[in-house]
Amino acid sequence: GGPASLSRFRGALVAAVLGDCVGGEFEGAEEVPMESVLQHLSSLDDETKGNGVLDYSDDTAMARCVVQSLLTRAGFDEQDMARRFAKEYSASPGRGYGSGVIQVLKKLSSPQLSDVYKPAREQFNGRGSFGNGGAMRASPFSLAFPDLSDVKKFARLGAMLTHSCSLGYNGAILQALAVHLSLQGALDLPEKFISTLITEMEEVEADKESLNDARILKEADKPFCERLHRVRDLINRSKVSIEEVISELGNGIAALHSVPTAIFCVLHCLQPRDCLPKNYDGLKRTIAYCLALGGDTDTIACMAGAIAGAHYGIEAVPQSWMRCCEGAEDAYVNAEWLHKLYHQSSEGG
Ligand code: F2R
Ligand code: MG
Ligand code: MG
Repeated sequence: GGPASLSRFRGALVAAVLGDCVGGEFEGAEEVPMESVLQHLSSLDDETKGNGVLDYSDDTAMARCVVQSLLTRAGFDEQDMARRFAKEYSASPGRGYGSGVIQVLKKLSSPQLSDVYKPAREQFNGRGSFGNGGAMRASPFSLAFPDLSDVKKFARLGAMLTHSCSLGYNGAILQALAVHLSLQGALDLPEKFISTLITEMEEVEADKESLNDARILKEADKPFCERLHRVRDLINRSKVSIEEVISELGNGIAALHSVPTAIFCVLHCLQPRDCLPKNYDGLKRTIAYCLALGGDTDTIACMAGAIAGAHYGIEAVPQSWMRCCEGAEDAYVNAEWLHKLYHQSSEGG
């Protein structure tokens, strides 16, 4: 499809769910042989398996709240979104949430709470969380707002409901920017795609809070920019091992160690790779590669899935995978509503 086509919206939302559901199998694993990944993925083609056998985790649970809030309020409403996060957690607490964020979600359920950003600010002795929980649910902002400055503004505010450290919410901005660009067809020119991300993040990371947080956490001055430069170096190498990707970019639960990694996976898998089956297209390659990294596989595959899905469109999503993943059908339907909202906004209606 062309830029911002319905196929790209469906691809982004559905492939994010798939990444979460299929990636859950290996979350936290230190080493994942590619053979195990391929075995897991080929089991999804088994017709005898029931529908929705792979449950989604917190990544999709929270993204669904973002989607429902954006659609119901026809825009960003922090009170509504916070209420939905709290309600979802209390209805289904066993989705594998981060151990810190649970405190925020419990506090958000208090009817006395007036400042919905306060619980997030109290995390980790007032430093706030730098986990990837804001980034893992950032993609719907790119599907609701056509304007780049809105995408950045609302992805940041949406993440700050749980993640007040700039290394958390800037990761959400980066993820939303990547989906926004991919939706426009920007992955047709990978070099330009990464340069644009670096230019945008240069500005995002130039503010006082970001520079201060980076200093306190002993990171580079603009840590996401620094990682994006590493992504660029890695994609320009003729050969790169999984071990090198993990040591250069990380595969962990921090946004800094997972959002640039997800972007790398998408870029690296634009072409066929020796370690992956020849009959795999780009979307399947991307998800398989994310799983083989081990570590935070559900979240890295979820974020890479959204970026890759926006590029390849829904036609690239295997039907059998969709059938196996809880929430994939809902994502397919919701993508159409988001597509309408996005185009209403871009027409100024
Ligand atoms: N939590 C998990 N996986 C763990 C295993 C779950 C298992 N399957 C189960 O069912 O029990 N996955 C999910 O969590 C990640 C997103 O986490 P989020 O929302 O960012 O949570 P949190 O608690 O805010 O941060 C995560 C951890 O990062 C460390 N951390 C963050 N900020 C910190 C700071 N300022 N100082 C020190 N540490 C900080 C803490 O260890 C937090 O617990 C996704 O992977 C999702 O899939
Ligand atoms: Mg998860
Ligand atoms: Mg995870």
